[in-house]
This record gives sequence, C-alpha cells and structure tokens, in this order.
Amino acid sequence: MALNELIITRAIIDRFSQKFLEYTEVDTAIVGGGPSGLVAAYFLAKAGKKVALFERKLSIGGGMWGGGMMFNEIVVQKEGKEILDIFDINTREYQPGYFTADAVESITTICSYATKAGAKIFNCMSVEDVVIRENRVIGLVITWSPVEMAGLHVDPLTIMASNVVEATGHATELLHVIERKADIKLNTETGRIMGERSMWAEKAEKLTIENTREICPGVYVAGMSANAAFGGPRMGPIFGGMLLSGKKVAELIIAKNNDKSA
Ligand code: 48F
Repeated sequence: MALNELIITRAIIDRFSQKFLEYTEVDTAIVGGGPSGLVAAYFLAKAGKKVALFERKLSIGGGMWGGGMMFNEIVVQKEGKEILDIFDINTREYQPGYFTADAVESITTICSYATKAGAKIFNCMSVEDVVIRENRVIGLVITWSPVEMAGLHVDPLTIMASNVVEATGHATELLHVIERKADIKLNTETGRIMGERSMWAEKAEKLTIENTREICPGVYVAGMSANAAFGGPRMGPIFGGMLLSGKKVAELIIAKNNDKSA
C-alpha cells in the first residue's frame, strides 16, 4: 500500500482536533509539565479525573531533565524514593537516606504513567491568563508558545476547569497573572505572592509539601511554585518534595471533589 501524505495530514489534524475539543472542559487543568505537575496528572487521572496538562515547551520535564547543573542524576530522600517506587523507577542508595535516580528515566517514566492513566498533555501551549467568575478561577486562557515567543498579535483560546494546578515552578507565572489582573486575595500571610528564598534543602523540602494547597478559590499550588508563593526557600536538585507535592495536590483535589459530590 502506497503512503498518502494527504491521509497523514488529515489523520493528524483530525485526531488532534478531537482530542483538543474533548479537553476544552476538564476537571483539572495543570499548568506546567515539570515533576510536580506530571505526578499530579498521574494521580488525578488514575482516580478517574479528566486532566489536561499545558506545557509551554516542546518537551515535558521542566527542571528534572538536567538533574543538578546538567549532571542528569537526581537525588531523593526516603519518602521521595517511595514515590519513584510507585512508577517502578530504578533508584540506588548513595548514603543512608540519599537515593539517586537517572533524571531521564525518571521524567520519561512518570510521563508515560501519566499519559497511560489518561492525562492529556498539550505541549507547546502557554497559559497566559485565567477566567474568573465570582472571585473563583474557572478557566485558563491559552495560546501556542511559538505565537507567544514571536510576539504575534493573535488572540488566545479558553478552556474551562473546575480546578487549576499552578505548577509553573520558580516563576509562579499563573499566580503573577492572578495577582496583577484580579482582586483575589491569595491565601498567604500577606495575601500576595511572598517570593522564593535562597537555598535550604532540608527546610525547603518539608515546606514544599506544607505549602501545597489551595491558594485562592479554584487554584492549587504545587512544586516549586508552592514555595515561591508562600515565601519558602529553594531546594536545588533534590526532587522528593516535587514528587510528594504532586501527589498531595492530587489528593487534595480528589478529596474536595468527593466532598462536593457527597
Ligand atoms: O520548573 P519545573 O520543573 O517545576 P516543578 O514541578 O519542579 C521544580 C524542579 O524542576 C526544580 C526544583 C526542585 O528540585 O527547584 O526546579 O515545581 O517545571 C515547570 C514547567 O512549567 C512550564 C515550564 O516550561 C516548565 O516546564 N511553564 C511555566 N510557565 C508556564 C508553563 C505557562 N505559563 N504555561 C505553560 N507552561
């Protein structure tokens, strides 16, 4: 059978359009495909939630690909290793309580689990704004990243979500938009983004999990963005906190939605 370019083209447009249309309304929209966002996507999808994850870059993985300073190994503590075990990712103990894993194996495997569980990942899409009704974020405004990068004057599109996970990492991009454009008070000490503090792995890892919560109606912070929002320190290339935060945010959303349906 001879291959036909027209059929190849139509297959891509048709399938993508169906997928995109289906995910214009979701239970949870995750902004950012780093480790925390991807782990959240997996646990939410596994619980039967309809999940879309939007990632600006062509590749998912955020800061995990590069390990520490592009040495592509990551370090996790015991609790972090337990999450890697769920994904069947190989770990090796380096010293008591310190485990290493291959960064590429880690991120590709988590992504594989998330997509096989049903989460849909939309790469090359940037979230540039939110939709707010009655003081609650109910949707995201999205555009193609190349449009954003080229500064083209093209209007975006909108998707609706019952819950939004802000997992944009150090930048806390989504929160900055909410802070700048809406009169919503954040659930922090100051009511505003408090900003990330300097490196302190021990404290930061614990705080990442504590800081993973609903920060304003409809929006949950996870991963590094949780610490940046609540004024916690950075932790560098230890990734247990990111993994545990992704799991926690999924559990919070599942519990809240179960409450609502009870
Ligand atoms: O930075 P990132 O990996 O976030 P994370 O899950 O993990 C942090 C660690 O990688 C590391 C660390 C701890 O060890 O400090 O940095 O908290 O991934 C964030 C992803 O979000 C994407 C960005 O390209 C990256 O892949 N992103 C950021 N803003 C947007 C976005 C946006 N507005 N729209 C779409 N994607």
